[in-house]
Amino acid sequence: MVANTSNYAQNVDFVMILIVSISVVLLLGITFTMIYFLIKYNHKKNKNAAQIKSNTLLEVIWIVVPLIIVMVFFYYGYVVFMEGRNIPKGAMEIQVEARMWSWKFTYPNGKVTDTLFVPQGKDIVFKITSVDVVHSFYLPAFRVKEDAVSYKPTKMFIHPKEIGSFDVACAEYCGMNHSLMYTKMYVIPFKDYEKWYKDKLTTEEVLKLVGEVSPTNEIETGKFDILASKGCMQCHSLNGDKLIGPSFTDLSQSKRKVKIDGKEVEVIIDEDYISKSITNPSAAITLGYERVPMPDQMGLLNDDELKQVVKILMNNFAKKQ
Ligand SMILES: [Cu+2]
Repeated sequence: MVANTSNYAQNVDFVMILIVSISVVLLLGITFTMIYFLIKYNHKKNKNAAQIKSNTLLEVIWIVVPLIIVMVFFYYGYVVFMEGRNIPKGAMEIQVEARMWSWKFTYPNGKVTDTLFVPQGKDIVFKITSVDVVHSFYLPAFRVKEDAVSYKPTKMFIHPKEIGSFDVACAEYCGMNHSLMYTKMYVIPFKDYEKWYKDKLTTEEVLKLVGEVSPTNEIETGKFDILASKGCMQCHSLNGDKLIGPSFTDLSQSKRKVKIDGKEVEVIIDEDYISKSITNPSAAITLGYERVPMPDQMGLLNDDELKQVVKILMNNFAKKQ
């Protein structure tokens, strides 16, 4: 199906269909000719092979025709490729930062999100970097992707036509949770985008406008931004999925079996336990998990941020009674 998300996507699909169609015609033509010749010139009917020395007309045809076909492929491929490379002046610049295994988007006014919002009908250029290994910023519906490397920012351009929500994926294998490195890009009307950009519309209100009644993931409301920006969600899911560390779902007030100094103990997850688990992650290890260093040991959270994270985990992830 041809993508309607941008002119570029339509053109990529056109080139794709053109190349595949010509290839299919050639494949069928060659296959049927081969079968026909096998039957027509089989050994039983033709005991003596004819010796043909040369045929100038045939030779010219089999050189010129493939050359024309290849030049057609090249022409359309080049034109469409360049269309994606020529970034118009005045395009709005959004910084894209990849890390294992999440995305961070910074807008010109300093606003930061983990879900991408872009205005419909505007030129947008992404400036893409990575804080760790090589990732690749991929918008499948727009037929574009670009590597995210730490030492050299790369650029990618889109001009979205259609309002809606689209997948953002990582297209470069980047470690254990590569397959979970997804987020969403929402294309919203320019006037709503402006309001959202100036904090006059909340993320939830904007999502309703694009027909997303509730965000697919709580993080997209911005409520848990700190968990994403501090990297907690690289290892702890919000939906019960088992990642490197235990999920935050049903965390607070739950009874858990943990290992403390090699001994199995049952604990109730309270404020104090969460706080200690962040500052000293190795003190108690939930059964079924490995001892893995957490980012906080590298001094990622200050006292205020620690309190904020503990509060979020206590208030939003209580075990349902
Ligand atoms: Cu990645």
